[in-house]
Amino acid sequence: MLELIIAMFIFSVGILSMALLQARAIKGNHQANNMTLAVTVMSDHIERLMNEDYASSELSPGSHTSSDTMPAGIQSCTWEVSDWGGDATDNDGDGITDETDEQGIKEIIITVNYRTQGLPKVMSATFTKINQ
Ligand SMILES: [Ca+2]
Ligand SMILES: [Ca+2]
Repeated sequence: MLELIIAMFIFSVGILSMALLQARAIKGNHQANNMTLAVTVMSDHIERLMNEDYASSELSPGSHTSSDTMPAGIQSCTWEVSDWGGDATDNDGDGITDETDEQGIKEIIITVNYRTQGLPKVMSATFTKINQ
């Protein structure tokens, strides 16, 4: 009788562990899915912005918000454009502000806000657009 009780105990611990593992796997899949969506939205926008004309209104200095309909879980996609040639900053660190080297370069910081497991998450990337 004692052997049976011990066996049942070990079996139930095993079953419980499996259930917990399954719950974690589902949670992990959900997080990965939302992260993949965020990366997809971001890379799509980066690609689009890279193909825009240098003088496009989408690349004018300042803040921009995507007007696209975002997939479920993704809250927003925004980007901040700064024109190195006219931002009164020494972007390349050579001690001279807005010199010839800094002309024709725009820095874009793109941010995707999304939620996973009810928590707000932020994904961000920086890239440059050269006027050519
Ligand atoms: Ca500058
Ligand atoms: Ca400089």
